[in-house]
Amino acid sequence: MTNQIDAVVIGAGFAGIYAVHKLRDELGLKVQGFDVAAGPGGTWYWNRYPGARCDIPSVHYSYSFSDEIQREWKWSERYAAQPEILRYLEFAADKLDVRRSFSFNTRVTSVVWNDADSRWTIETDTGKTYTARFVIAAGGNVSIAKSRSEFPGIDQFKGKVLATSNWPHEGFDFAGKRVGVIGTGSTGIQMTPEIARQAKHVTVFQRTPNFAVPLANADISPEEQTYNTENWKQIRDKSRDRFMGVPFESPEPSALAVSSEERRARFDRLWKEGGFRLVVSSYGDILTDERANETVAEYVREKIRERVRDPKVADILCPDDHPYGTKRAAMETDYFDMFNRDNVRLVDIRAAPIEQITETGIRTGGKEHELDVIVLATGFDAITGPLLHLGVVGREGVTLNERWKNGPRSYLGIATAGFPNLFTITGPTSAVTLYNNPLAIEDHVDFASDAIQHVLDHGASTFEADEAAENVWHELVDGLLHLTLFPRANSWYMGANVPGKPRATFMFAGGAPLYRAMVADSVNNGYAGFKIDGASKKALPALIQIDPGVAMVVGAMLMQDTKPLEDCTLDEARAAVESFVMLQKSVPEGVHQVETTYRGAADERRVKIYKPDDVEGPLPVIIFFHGGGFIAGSIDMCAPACAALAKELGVIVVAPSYRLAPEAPFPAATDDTYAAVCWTAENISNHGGNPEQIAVMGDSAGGLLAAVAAQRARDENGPELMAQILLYPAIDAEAKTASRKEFAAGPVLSTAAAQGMLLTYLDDPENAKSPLASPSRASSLKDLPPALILSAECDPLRDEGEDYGRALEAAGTPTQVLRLKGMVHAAYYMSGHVPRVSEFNAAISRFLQPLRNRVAAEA
Ligand code: N01
Repeated sequence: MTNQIDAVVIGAGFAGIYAVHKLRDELGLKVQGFDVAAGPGGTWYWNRYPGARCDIPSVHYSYSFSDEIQREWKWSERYAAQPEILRYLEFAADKLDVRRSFSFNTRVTSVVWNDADSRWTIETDTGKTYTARFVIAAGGNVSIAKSRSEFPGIDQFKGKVLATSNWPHEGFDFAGKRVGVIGTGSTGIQMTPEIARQAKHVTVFQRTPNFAVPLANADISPEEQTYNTENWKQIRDKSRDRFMGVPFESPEPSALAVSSEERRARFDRLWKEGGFRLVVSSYGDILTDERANETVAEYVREKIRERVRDPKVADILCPDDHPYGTKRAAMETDYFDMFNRDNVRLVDIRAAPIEQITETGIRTGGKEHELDVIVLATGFDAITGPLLHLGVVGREGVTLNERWKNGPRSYLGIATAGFPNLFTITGPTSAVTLYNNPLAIEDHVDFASDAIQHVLDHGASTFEADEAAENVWHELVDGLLHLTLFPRANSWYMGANVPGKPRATFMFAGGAPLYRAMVADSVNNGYAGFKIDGASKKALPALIQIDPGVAMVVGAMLMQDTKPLEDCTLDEARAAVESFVMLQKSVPEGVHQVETTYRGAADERRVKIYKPDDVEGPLPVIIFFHGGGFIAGSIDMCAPACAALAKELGVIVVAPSYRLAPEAPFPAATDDTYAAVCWTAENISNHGGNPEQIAVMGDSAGGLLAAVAAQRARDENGPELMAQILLYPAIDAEAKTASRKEFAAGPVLSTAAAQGMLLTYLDDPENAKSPLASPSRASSLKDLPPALILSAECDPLRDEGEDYGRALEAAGTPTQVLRLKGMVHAAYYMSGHVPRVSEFNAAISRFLQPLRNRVAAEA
């Protein structure tokens, strides 16, 4: 008999318990849950090995959706052990009364889509069949253990084989036993010291040495417990805005920017505080910069050498083949000290691999290690394994296994094109691997529940990822991953731990806040990137269109609670713009800098001149006007970018300051910048520059000032300019373009912020009508210097810059317009984090070269 229901939930761990509650009790759906286990608990039901415990602080490793659960449950330890976490999940399941909605001891054997009635058919190993409109795959990420077949002969072993992922409920008495442990991941590192305390002898078979940091577990006092239950909201308040979904201290920007003493002091403190802090709170570049990573990696190695008495053993334990943190960070209690015990031996199976499991033990490098028990702590077919074991068949009979044969494809990690109404909770490419799991799970269950409600409210049948969005998402997630060091390890993060599994992109490496912002961008734009009954919104969420490097910057801004510019006071806005100096590559060597003054329209003003050391002059000159919305920015903020421009193009860069609004409103900035152009033409030969080859350039507000300066030079008999280079310029205060709408909320610059700053400068909005404020309004755009407009694809000001380029071209001014994919406003100042910023200078170089040649030939 087939049971017709609304939704099926597969799995009864953190995700399944919450999903059943949400869909059944809040949406009022008829829901059926399944789990192979005999009760709730998910991973905590199975992984009962000695020492199993969480390594995110318990108070954070719990649900946040229920005030009641949070208040009533008291954790006894800072990091709760498996029995307590299992009791917690049973408590939650009872509190929410979800057990009655689950069939336990039941395995789902297939999940097949039927297009005719837009329903899934779910078969189980009990013989019961169900059909449901929606399927919530909530089976977790590390629930399918790796196969034993990696160990030839294991079935002939006469002793006991134990698997950490399916531990006997009654426990196991290791007393008097000779135990062999294979696996030194989080599990092996947690478990082995516990076994070593009981067993006669333990042999650890280590393939890859692993980094591990003290967990620093401790009891939670009754007073602390009371404090935690009474203040849980406040304690957990910032969790979702932080990289790991735990409100740990924010990292310092770079391990390389501080002295070794300062670095060591920070590492010492975080080492002592324990857990994830060393990786999360030390320095922002340890997961992206090899040299930064090496500082912390060597620190951990030193700690290992300090703790392990035998230097040869310490050597084998010191990780040397992957950067710290690129395999899932492991936490330890007495792990390294354990190797000082007489009953523990380390066997390096990288040097001498396991040849055979024999009847009596394990043979490595021709030597037999006699054992009574073998414990496999060898990990999981992670992330995709639990989904690929469900027998999912989507539209047109395509199986999920076929669709993912080269690696998972997903949109936002929660849905896959061709598999409508299937929600993959914390699925591949979601943030889960680096995000406190209960929160990652709640976010996804909430998403699924809201999406289902949306479908029902609209009388629709299907909700499905759009394949085009999936492709854009995949490119972004892949790009993010490859900006980090994670691909440098053979880890389950990379799919590299299972023989035959494709090495692919399984994880979102940009952190929870960025991921959440991207998902919110989709939801707030009517589920952009999803198809509802086959129809999709055309526009993708702005945030998923951005370049991966830019995404990293945006993610960092989110984690630092950066205020939107439009909400900033003048001082805050100025400080925010000034902080862009830190996002640029450091000033390159071989650029000579001179600071002098020029006569501005009202006063003597600072100007910096950058000249590359190794190029013979007289050199072409670029006058660079910084951005900052006319109210902010300085020649100090743009110094690294100017030096890089001089070096990379072999030109002199002149960066004049100009007066800022509101102290000096329109037309102060244009008067100063035009005065700077005239001053440069008169004086630059004294600095090795060629006055016949002057280009004006600027970004954002500076782009507008450059465009206006080019017009004034034409109209006021000023210097003859070789070119104008406008980077994502502001062009017209009253522009009503599509990009101002599409990217109204940014990223980085919102339309409101851009408009607010421009109006501050204009003082009187009527000034917008002047071509000195809106260069597109000039009576003629003829006879202007050749123009290069570099627009940023994801910028509210994109279209007005491009429109200006087209108008110049139409008027006969030679113009090139180049739109840089995935770039945002202010990207030119992100060179330290966004490799593709190099495309700006490359394009400028290509544009200038023929002009330089022509002017030189004419001379
Ligand atoms: O698995 P792993 P795990 N021959 O894949 C070795 C979560 N977790 O179960 O590195 C010899 O990390 C393998 O060697 P190598 C957490 O997310 C959380 O320890 O591939 N050795 C490695 O040493 C974690 O990341 C907690 O060379 C073989 C080990 O087995 C995830 O679960 C606690 C081998 C596997 O390490 C998985 O951790 C525990 C072979 N054929 C786990 N195959 C918390 O604290 C594998 N190995 C919350």
